[in-house]
Amino acid sequence: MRDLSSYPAEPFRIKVVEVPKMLDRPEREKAIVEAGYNTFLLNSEDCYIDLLTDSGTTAMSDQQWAGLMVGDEAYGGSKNWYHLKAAVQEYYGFEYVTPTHQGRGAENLLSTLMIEEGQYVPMNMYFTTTRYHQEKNGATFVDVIIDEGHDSTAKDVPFKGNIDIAKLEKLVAEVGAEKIAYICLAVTVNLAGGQPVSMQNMKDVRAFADKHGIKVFSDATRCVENAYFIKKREKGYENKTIKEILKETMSYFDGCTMSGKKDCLVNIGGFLAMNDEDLYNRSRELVVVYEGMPSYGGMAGRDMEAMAIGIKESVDYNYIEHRVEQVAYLADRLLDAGVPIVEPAGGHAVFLDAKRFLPHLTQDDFPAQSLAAALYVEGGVRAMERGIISAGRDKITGDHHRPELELVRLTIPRRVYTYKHMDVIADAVIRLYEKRDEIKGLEFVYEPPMLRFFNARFKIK
Ligand code: PM9
Repeated sequence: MRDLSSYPAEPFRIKVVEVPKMLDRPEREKAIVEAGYNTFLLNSEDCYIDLLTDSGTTAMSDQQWAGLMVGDEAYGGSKNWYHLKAAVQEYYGFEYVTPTHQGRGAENLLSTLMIEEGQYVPMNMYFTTTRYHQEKNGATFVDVIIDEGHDSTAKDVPFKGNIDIAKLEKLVAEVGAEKIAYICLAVTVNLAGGQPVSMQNMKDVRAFADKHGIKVFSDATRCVENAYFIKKREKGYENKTIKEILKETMSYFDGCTMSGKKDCLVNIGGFLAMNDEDLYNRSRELVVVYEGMPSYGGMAGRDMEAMAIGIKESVDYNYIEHRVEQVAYLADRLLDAGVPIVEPAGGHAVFLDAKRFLPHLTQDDFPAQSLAAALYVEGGVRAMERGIISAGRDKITGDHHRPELELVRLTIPRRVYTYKHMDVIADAVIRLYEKRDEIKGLEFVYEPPMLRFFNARFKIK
């Protein structure tokens, strides 16, 4: 474990508190049975520490709350829309912006506009909603992340989210460049453990795409965390600001989809941004079908104001340093106790490696689902499965996708919990690790046909 003084103190003062309930163990046992062993289906009130996601769970600043009060709720041309557009242009550098209610709204627009039936979308590992929209529009998803991205033990690889250019070359040689709808590059890679992508890799992907006339879009959801890792790990960026690194990052893409619920520090919102005027015009036509006017896209005026302010706050070094290092603190506590996690730790979460945590279970026993349920009972800590259940089924064979990584994600909301909370989480995981042999596998009681992890129900095998 690092010297304790090397983890930065909270760069904020707490002005409002929310008092959580603390259920006792028999109450938690009852709650998880009622939720069908699916932590998504627990009542949030029954969770002492809620690490289900960092999506939309951010604590907003006093400036953002003040911004809510100047919401202009006009149906068209809200002043807050102009503030949001200006913030995206300044910090992300794209010319055109189409707002959406959240990230998947932008994914829907991009996939619908860019994909033709029978095309391919290579990406650095899948993400659930992203792949869903790609496949729904007739594309075949191809994973082109470097092999180490699938290896939870490859701890000396600083940019495990990188795209393997050789895998891109192989795909183009096999199917032809015209069959690639676009390359999708996520910064950071959520399901690899929040792993970053280097600036050099983005430059290489851009050069490859230019050579073959292929477009490149970013899933920019956690791009500020990625910028922090570049500053810390990539030569030549140590003296650049987070704002400069973010702007350079985005300069290698034709556009991006964004879930504002993560690195824009808000509870709801998203956008599709791009430089191509024709694509923008087509997205303006489509957004009215699914989201709303091109000047609000499913957000209230006040939400757009909070997002414009959040974008500016997100590039503050003190904020992002604390955010990522707090995650590192939790990872270091677990590593010290010998708990198997994805290494190195990512930007938004610590991922428990359920395969190594529960070696007595096979992947068909749904070990990560089972571990997440057990952790809730042990400590009132709600986490999320990111393994075979999240991966879903192959659209052709109908069999489970069987991802190499079978993980439980301890996702840290932004500006919500303190280091003492990290200790409570670590202690609960360590207690559970000491009695891991007692944890049993699960089987489906109800399996939804799509994005099954949200609503599935299970029982003990
Ligand atoms: N991520 C997460 O908890 C929200 C729910 S799980 C489906 O990690 C990436 C990398 C994400 C992401 C959401 C989205 C979709 C796109 N890309 O949730 O629609 O992590 O705003 O964004 C979740 P929205």
